[in-house]
Formats: sequence, C-alpha cells, structure tokens
Amino acid sequence: MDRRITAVSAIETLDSRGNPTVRVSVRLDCGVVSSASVPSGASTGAHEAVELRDGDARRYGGKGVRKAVDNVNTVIARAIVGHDVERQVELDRLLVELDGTPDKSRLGANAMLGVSMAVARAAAEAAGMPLYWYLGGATARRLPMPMMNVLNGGKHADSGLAFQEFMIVPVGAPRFSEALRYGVETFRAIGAALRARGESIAVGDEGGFAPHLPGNEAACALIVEAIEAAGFVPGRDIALALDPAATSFQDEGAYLPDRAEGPRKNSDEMIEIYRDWIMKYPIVSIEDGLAEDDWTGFSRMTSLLGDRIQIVGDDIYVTNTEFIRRGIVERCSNAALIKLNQIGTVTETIEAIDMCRRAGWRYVTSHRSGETEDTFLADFTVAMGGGQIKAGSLCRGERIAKYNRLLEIERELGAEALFDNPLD
Ligand code: 2PG
Ligand code: MG
Repeated sequence: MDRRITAVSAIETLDSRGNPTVRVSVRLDCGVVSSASVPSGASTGAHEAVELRDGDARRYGGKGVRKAVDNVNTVIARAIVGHDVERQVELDRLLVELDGTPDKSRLGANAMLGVSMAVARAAAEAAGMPLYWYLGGATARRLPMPMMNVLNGGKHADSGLAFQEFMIVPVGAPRFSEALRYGVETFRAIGAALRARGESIAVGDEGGFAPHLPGNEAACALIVEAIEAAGFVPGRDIALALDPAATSFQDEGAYLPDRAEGPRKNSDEMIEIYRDWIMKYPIVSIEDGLAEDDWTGFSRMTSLLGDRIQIVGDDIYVTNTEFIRRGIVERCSNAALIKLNQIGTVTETIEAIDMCRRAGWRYVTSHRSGETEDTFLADFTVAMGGGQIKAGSLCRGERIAKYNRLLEIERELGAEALFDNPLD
C-alpha cells in the first residue's frame, strides 16, 4: 500500500552544545507524523558535506540554521510531497539532484539529512516496524560492541589532551547490556581515581572526563588502572580504542601530539608511538591516528599495524565512497567510521557501508560530538549489522539516549539478539 507524504516541515532546535540544528517532521496520508534531528561535528573532515549555517553574526554567533530550515519548508517540501515514503533511494536521489552541488552546499546537508532520516522513520512507522527492522530487514539482530569515550581531549574539551578520544571497549562482555554495565562501572572508577588525585571530574562534549593529565599516554594508563579497580581484566574484559583525530594537532605537515611525546613528529614517528603503546596497553582500534590528508602515512600504518589492530579512517574518508574507494585501493586502513551527516543522506551512507563490506573492511557507525536526543543512530547501527558503535560516554542524556534505545532493541530481540566481539 502506498504511503504518500502529505507534508514536510522543519524547525530550528538546539544540539547538545546549545548550537542550532535542524529538526524535520514528515507527515503521511495515513496520519503518521515522524521527526528526526541532525547532529553536528566539531572535528570535521575538510571534505564533509556542508552543514548550512546562516552566518548572521546577530544570531547564535552566525550558527543559526534558518536557511536550512527554510529550504526544507519550501524547496524540499514542494519536491517530495506526494511521493511514496517507502521510496527511500528515489527520495534521497531527488534531494541530491535538487541540491545539485557536489558538497550539498545549496540546500545544506543538515536540511537534507533531516528529511532523509525523517522519511525513513515515517516509513517504518507506517509499516508498523521498528526502524532497525525496516532498514535492516527481518534478520537484523546484531547488537553493536560499544566504543565508549571516557576521556575527552582535542576539540571536545579543554583538558589539554591532544588526543580527542580515549575509549573503552568491553570485548569480554557476553551481551550488549553487560557491555554497558562494564562501561558504567569503569567510568565510575575513572571518576573515583580522578577525585582521589584532586583532578577535575567535569566532562567534555561527549561525556568523557576532561582532566588535566600529563599527556596522552597518562590517559591510557589511568584507564587501565580504572578497569582493574572496577574488577575487570584489561584486555580480556575491556580493551582500549583511540581516536587521536590527528588532523587537529597537525601543523604544516608535522604532528604536535603532546608535551609528553616530545616535539614535532612525522608520520613514521607517530606510528612508532602507536606501535609502542599497542605493546603496553590493550589497544584494539585506532581511528584517525594520522591526519586526513596523510594517505601514505595511513598506508604505512596499516601495513605495519593493520594485522594487530583495527585501523579506522574517519576524516580521511568522510563516509564518502569516492574517498573510501581510494582508501581501499591504497590499503589505507581496514575499517571506516560512518557518520550520516558527513555525507548527508541515508542512502549514500548505506552505499559507503556496502563498499566497506565488499572490501572486507569493518565499519563503525558513529554519533557526532554535537548530538541530540534522537536515537536514529541506534536503530541504524543494528540495521547495518556492523557490530560496532561510537556513541560517547556513560553520562549526558544525548549519549545515553542511544544506549537506552539499544537496550530496548536487545530486549525486543530477546533470545534472537546477537552480540560478539567484532575485533577478535
Ligand atoms: C569523531 C567525532 C565523533 P566530531 O571525530 O569521530 O566522536 O567527533 O563529531 O567532533 O567530528
Ligand atoms: Mg573521529
């Protein structure tokens, strides 16, 4: 049965940093109304689809999104009202054509993604299916291993840590809900350790602590200690993952990781640091260990460390098949980070995932540092079945919302739910 779109509208709302974002609602002739909100990054890749901001310094320091909202309410609404909501691919293609630019700068990727997500959600609701089922089919039942960002640095906090994300990965947990418990208990142990040292327990953008530690390595050591203090075995129960987001501490081709790691480093020296740390700490995954334009460095890192750990490309690929294809040819990594708003439509995101699958790469679906209470990512992750998610730390509502939705999905799937260590 056709489910026609009868109205599309958007409003300007706020994300978790208090910056304006786009919330889109799609109404169907059957009476269903579904909404979706768009996230926003801080350490964005240079080639990400463009997030349209008003640039009017009198409102929100130029970050207003009235133009994007307007584009949804006028151009986009006119084009898609009357269409069958289940034609996701066709609708997304229509959005891309309507925009007509290579980087989505005319309509704005924020406007387009809001519509694309709300369309998917409305279609699922009209079909009477949970979103993960609608997008992933009746066999979508793999819950993701969470990479939980417990210490924040880089552009996500003023901790002084150059590396952006220090994550824990409960590789030994038997199911998702247990993985979450391992995470919470370790997060609390980190808090206790910081308090004992008289350090700040304030949190950064993704809910991880943002203490002033001597350097990046000290952060790894602190987490390992906390894992033990919480009664877990580092490496067996809980491993570490890093997202240095190295573009943010690169300067004229050199890396400036931290005082503790010494002065300017080249790619090979950065790889050496990672090699050393892999021996000392139970690190299973490193994302953006090098800068987004350091393709040869990425290749070398993958040839040297890729058989031991997961090497994830984020800013270098920006969920764009054009860049992922090059990464596959040049063997730049063995995994990609996937963010819906880096590319701007649900269909193109799935195309990026398909390309990873065909290359035998892993893929990690991810939130942004500026998030909302929207839980689309949780359903999307189960639908795509990659078995890994980045959704932040174990506090802050916009992060917990994703985890809580995954708990609901786990419950709903019951005995059929799958959970495994994808990094084995
Ligand atoms: C990243 C993301 C999410 P941002 O680099 O992986 O953690 O950060 O959204 O700021 O780009
Ligand atoms: Mg990243």
